[in-house]
Formats: sequence, structure tokens, C-alpha cells
Amino acid sequence: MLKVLGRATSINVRKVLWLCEELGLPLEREDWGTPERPTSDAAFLAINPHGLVPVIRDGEFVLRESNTICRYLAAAHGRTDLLPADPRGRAGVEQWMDWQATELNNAWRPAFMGLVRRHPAWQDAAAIAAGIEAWNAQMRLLDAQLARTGAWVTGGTFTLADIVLGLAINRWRLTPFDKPVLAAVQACEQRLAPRPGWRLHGANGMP
Ligand SMILES: N[C@@H](CCC(=O)N[C@@H](CS)C(=O)NCC(=O)O)C(=O)O
Repeated sequence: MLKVLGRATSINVRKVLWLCEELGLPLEREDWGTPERPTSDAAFLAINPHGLVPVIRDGEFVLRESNTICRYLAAAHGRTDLLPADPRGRAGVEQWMDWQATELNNAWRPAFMGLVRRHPAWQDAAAIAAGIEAWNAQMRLLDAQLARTGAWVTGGTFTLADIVLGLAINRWRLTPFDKPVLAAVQACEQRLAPRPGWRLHGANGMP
């Protein structure tokens, strides 16, 4: 059975848990990244020297990096709806996944660390305010894309991009600051509402 290493509160672990729900794939989760089982533990570092969750173990195959894990699992299970096989279709999904892991992830860090994690090193009010503006600016780009497709991130089909960006939308929604109305983002949340994976691992009350 597929093994997923990482705490279920981590946004990156939740990508994998949500995808497994979409795949109908049973898994065994091992808690890591908790006070009791820190990722600095030698036993964990032996599996992932980068000291980050998630990690999967699929038989003898060990893999880290949440978005890569998602691509691996979708491909391994022949789910070309979630990750197209043709180079252009695939790249279209990947460009949004990469954008989440880089531009969007960097934009949300100051506000998320300051307002949700309440991390002492991220309490500068001006930096948080600038962070909110940067985060909203990125979210407007997503809103414009969703308005263009009128459906999912890359078009008419639900893909891996909708999982990673669904979690990002949920984080934005739950981080406490005044938000602009983004109608297409809102419509996307409504479109996600019936999906068990979204309910279990996306909009489950955790930012
Ligand atoms: N690029 C990595 C980032 C993973 C990451 O930042 N994981 C966080 C949790 S969301 C982590 O492991 N932090 C250290 C810890 O929780 O001990 C990925 O996408 O998998």
C-alpha cells in the first residue's frame, strides 16, 4: 500500500491526500513534522535529507516534493484527465503547479506566517501589509484565468492544478485579512464544493 509520510495539517501533504481521494487510492499515513515526530529526527532525515514533508514510499520507490508526487501518482495511475499525456496539455497544467510553488507560495508567506502561524520573526506590520497586497495581486491573476476558462484552472477538465490551487484558494480565504471580491475564485470554490477530496483535505477548516 502507498505510504504517505507527513502530518495532515500540512498544505503540501494535503495535496497528496486529496489526490489519493480523487484516485480512490488507499494509503497509509505516517505522522511526521509533529512535535512528537519532528522532521529533524535522524530516522526521517535518512528518508528525506531535505527534512520536509510530504514524502511517499511506493514499494521501494521513495519520492519527495508535493507537486512532483502528484504528477507521479497521476501518471502511475494513468489519469490523463488530471495530467494530460500530450506535451502541451501537460505543460499547461504544470505551469500553474509551478506558479503555485514559486510566485504564489512566496507571495503568501509574510501574511500567512505573521497572521496564521503568528511566527515571532514575521510580525513586522508593514511587511505583512505589503505581503497581503502581493498575495492579492497573485490571486487576481488566478481570478482572471478562472474567469477566462469559466471552469477549471486550465479549462473544462479538473486537473492537478485545481488541487494545488484549490488548497491555495482555501489558505487565502482562511487567512484573516480584508479580501477583494474575486468572483471567479468564488465560483471555483462553489464548483469544488461537491468533491469529497476538497471537503476532506481542502476546505476542512485548516488554512
Ligand atoms: N517544496 C516542498 C515544500 C514542503 C514543505 O515546505 N513542507 C513543510 C510543511 S507544509 C515542512 O515539511 N516543514 C517542516 C516541518 O513541518 O517539520 C514540497 O512541495 O513538498
